[in-house]
Amino acid sequence: MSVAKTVFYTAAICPFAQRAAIAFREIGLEHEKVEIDLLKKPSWYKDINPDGKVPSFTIQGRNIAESLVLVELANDLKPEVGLLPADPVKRAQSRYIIEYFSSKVTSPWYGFLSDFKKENLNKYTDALDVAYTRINDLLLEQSSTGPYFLGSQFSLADIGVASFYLRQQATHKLLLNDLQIEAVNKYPRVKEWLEGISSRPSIKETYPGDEYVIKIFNKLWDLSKF
Ligand SMILES: N[C@@H](CCC(=O)N[C@@H](CS)C(=O)NCC(=O)O)C(=O)O
Repeated sequence: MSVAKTVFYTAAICPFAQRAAIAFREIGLEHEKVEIDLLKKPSWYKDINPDGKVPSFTIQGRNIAESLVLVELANDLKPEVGLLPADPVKRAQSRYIIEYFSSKVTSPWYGFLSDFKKENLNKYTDALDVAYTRINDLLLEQSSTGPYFLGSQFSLADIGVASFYLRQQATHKLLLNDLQIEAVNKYPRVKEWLEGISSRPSIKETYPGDEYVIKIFNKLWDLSKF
């Protein structure tokens, strides 16, 4: 009897794919890894994911896409690891912080990179100050101490945010002279959370490094103007 292969289709630059990579590492899932060149996708890849995006995953002969679906799949494959909290309200709050971070931190950041110039800097940092002030409240609502969103339990919420945060930090460090966000330094719980997710082994080990990220971003956007 042949055993169907478990294959993870990924790209090192992709923050969505890193979410799945972190979750698979956390649950210790054995799989083959196939790196997809996003600028020159192999024609067979549309049979795996007709949208042509990474991440996707083949398990038990079936193909599944979407990063957060894959994180939840990892949780369902090994619920004892506890990537999702047991309490339904905490699950909803974990999903909410991912949405919030995406629309209030990641979106302004992408906007800033796509029109990367000095006169847009203040608008960008103002947006992040507002976002991190609210994030501080969301974190304190969960727990007065970290290092993770829920407190001591590492979860979906951290996985959903971390890969975007690391790439954003790479741009702050290497392109913006180590830009500091006032609200991050003002709120210890926010700072502890961001340090907590940055130093989690599964997150560090699935991140390709600041220099690599900046090299690829330079191909996507004109980052030389600043
Ligand atoms: N909603 C998807 C987004 C995935 C996504 O946008 N991946 C990008 C790379 S970061 C991609 O594969 N782009 C290639 C393309 O759109 O052709 C998820 O969460 O997995």
